[in-house]
Amino acid sequence: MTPTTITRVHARRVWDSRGRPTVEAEIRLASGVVGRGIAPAGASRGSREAIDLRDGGTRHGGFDVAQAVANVRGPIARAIYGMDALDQTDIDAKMIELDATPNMATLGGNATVAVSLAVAQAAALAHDMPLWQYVAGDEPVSLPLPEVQIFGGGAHAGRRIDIQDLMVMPVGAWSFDDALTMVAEIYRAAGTLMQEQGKLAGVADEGGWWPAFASNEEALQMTVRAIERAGCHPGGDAAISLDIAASEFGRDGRYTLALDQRELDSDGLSELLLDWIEHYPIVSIEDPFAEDDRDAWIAFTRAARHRVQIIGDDYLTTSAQRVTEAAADAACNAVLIKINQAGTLTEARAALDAGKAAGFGTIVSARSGESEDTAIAHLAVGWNAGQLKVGSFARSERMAKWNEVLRIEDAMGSDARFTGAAVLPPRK
Ligand code: 2PG
Ligand code: MG
Repeated sequence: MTPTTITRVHARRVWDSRGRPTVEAEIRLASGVVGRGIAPAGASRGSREAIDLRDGGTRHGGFDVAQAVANVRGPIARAIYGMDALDQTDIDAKMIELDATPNMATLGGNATVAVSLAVAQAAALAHDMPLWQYVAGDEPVSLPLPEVQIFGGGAHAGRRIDIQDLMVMPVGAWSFDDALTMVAEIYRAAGTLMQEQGKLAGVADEGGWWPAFASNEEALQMTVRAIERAGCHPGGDAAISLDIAASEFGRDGRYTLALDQRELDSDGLSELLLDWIEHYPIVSIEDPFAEDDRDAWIAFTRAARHRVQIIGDDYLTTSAQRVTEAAADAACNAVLIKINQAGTLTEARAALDAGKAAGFGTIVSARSGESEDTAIAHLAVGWNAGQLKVGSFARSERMAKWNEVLRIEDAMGSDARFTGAAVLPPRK
């Protein structure tokens, strides 16, 4: 037994930012340190994601996690007890082997992700290091360019508008702190504009203003106005980033923009998005098409890659294999990294590495259902991802992550490296 031998594996039910049950895992090492991880949960989910194991039935709307908690306390605990917490890859491989399905359907991705994160936290603590430093090893690190939601829509706002995330990226910022300072003004300005127009109606799931708009395009217009109202130059200081989350309103090449009362085919949606890119300062678009619309992804990327970052989320589901295939297809040029889509840190890291190898932009991302767990702030820095998406600039499950990056930046002092918009994939 060494000081980093796992001597206790525990789990309990805690609650996420939507008030739903979720899994918290705790890993104790022989030295006495305890690492903790909490599983997040998505609302708009790719069909190939690791399974979010829920009990079903009537309790808590079927969202309870008694089985996932039991899986940590039982089979996972038995499998990894006595292993060395420094062997993250072996521990994750053990869970993958024990699960024996391609998508963590047996153990639950919510069980495995909580354990995987808790193991990493325990190992970092054993080294007396912050998580970002532990996962970085000797590799270079950087502070991420934040992607921050101003208006929430789609599955996060009762489908009030069809687009899911209207975000800003402070491309003109010179530090992470400067980036958030700019975002704070834009977020506040957006709220003021909504209030002035009598449209202020609270916030959506990730803290973005509730999108009380008459059309999807009005949301874009308001985002530009908010940037201007904050005294920023649209495109120069802060640009727009969209998560269309098109799988939510499209399949088989048909897309229904309910708010605009329009049904479009893939070409029609492509034209609409290209028109928006032409008229608004958009630098990034996520999931422009449904996850089953490969040809549309390829055609759109051919047309738009000189001008915007095109991110696969539901399309790639944090899978190294899917990233490599998409790179061969030239179907996008960036990958969203959600640890719980993969189910373990090791697999998420592999997807990030595959993205980097392909010259893709890499964005570490939270889920719409979150907690006070700040691990992803550390992973974005320590994995040198370059970009971080955490939701909006309100609600403490979001602010906990932004504030954690501020702490990391502060602790790094003059070593802190923030490269701003240079992290976006080359527009070639
Ligand atoms: C996304 C995320 C975050 P969810 O689609 O990128 O906005 O949403 O966690 O619901 O999948
Ligand atoms: Mg998305």
